[in-house]
Amino acid sequence: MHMSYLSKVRQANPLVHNITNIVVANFTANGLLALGASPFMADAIEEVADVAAMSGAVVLNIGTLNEAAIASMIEAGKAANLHHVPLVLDPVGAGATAYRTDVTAKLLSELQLTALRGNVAEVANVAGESWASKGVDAGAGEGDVVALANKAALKLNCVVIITGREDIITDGKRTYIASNGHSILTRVTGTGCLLSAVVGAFLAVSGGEVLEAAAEALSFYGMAAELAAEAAEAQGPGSFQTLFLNQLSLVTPEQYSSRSRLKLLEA
Ligand code: ATP
Ligand code: TZP
Ligand code: MG
Ligand code: MG
Repeated sequence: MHMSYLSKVRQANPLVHNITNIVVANFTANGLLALGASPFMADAIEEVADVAAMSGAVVLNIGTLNEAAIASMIEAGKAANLHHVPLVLDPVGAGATAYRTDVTAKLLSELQLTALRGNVAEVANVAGESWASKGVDAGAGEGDVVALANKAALKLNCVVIITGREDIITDGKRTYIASNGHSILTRVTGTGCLLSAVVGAFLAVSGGEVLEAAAEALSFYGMAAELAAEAAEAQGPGSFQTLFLNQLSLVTPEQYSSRSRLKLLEA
């Protein structure tokens, strides 16, 4: 992969519209700013269609749900579809409760996603398979995760990203495995949610190359975590969180090229 979507994000400074949860809103906005994108957190039904239409990407996240937020997500998503703005969904906790499962199904029935990003339990649930979850985290489970991602991508007609120790990025035909990353990411809340927003920023500048831009986003994000973990040394998750935000702004396209561990699976 030779084109740097990272440089494009920093040049274009795309507006990323987020309707997200109360846990991660501040971290997500700071992460997008550090990356070089422009966050816009807006969830009032009166304005979401306008915000979506003026944005480079729309990111929906069901982490802390309520009926008003769902109505706003549908309104924003429809505006994104109408104006050909990339649309990302993070189905936080889908499968953990019937309500989250039903809401995810409703969003998917009304909206055409550009990309879905979740942990294995969330994506399994969306694909109609079962996988244990523990609240918003994936539980232990067994199965072919690549086949699961492919199935979900074909079902939803969008790019599907399943994250974990290794990340899978697929459009159902071509599949990348991104193996940069660090386990300390699991000790800081919102690292998955911020990742979904970062995917949105990369899709805003993808020029239609959704799979490639998403794969680069995953590899970049994991690499920023590796570099932050090195800098944090024996310090804990609190210091890591700060150093990780720093790295989102510091990783250069040259560093990306030399450290990226992104593999295209043989068909
Ligand atoms: P969960 O709630 O199950 O933790 P999530 O929505 O937080 O899910 P993750 O799967 O944790 O999302 O992914 C967030 C980031 O953390 C991704 O960049 C992913 O590659 C990374 N990650 C998750 N687990 C590991 C791990 N064990 N080792 C390295 N990186 C990991
Ligand atoms: N509870 C509801 S949403 C949320 C929590 C803890 C944040 C989940 O963030 P992530 O990125 O999935 O870890
Ligand atoms: Mg996590
Ligand atoms: Mg999550």
